[in-house]
Amino acid sequence: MNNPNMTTRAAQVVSRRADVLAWLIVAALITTATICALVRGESSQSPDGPALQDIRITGMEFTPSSIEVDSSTHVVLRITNDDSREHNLKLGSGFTGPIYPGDSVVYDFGTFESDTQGWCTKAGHKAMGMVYDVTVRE
Ligand SMILES: [Cu+2]
Repeated sequence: MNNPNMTTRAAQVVSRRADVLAWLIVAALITTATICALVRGESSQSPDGPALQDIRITGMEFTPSSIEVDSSTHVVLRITNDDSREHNLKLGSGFTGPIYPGDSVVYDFGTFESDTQGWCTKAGHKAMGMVYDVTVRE
């Protein structure tokens, strides 16, 4: 028996899979480009690209603990937790979520229109110095 409805549905499923695959490829390319840029230098910036910075957490500190950018530049941070406790970074509308000891996260905090301070939201950590400053160039 030939059922035309079945054929149509199968074609739709195939086409949806192709869309998902295309998006996965795009996501992989963007991830690769970001990682390559991060590997090239500790902090780099181009007129069109994001500002990329490698940050390490030790004790109750982000190192480095600041960045200066234009208002059109995305702030992308790779944060590595070298401490024995869990930490995180809330900066503007961005939040890394928990960064466990030994873990690294790469997070795009987007752009900033004015100077903004971020901090670790774990109890007491901000007061102990876990702050991170974005300075926006005029
Ligand atoms: Cu913390």
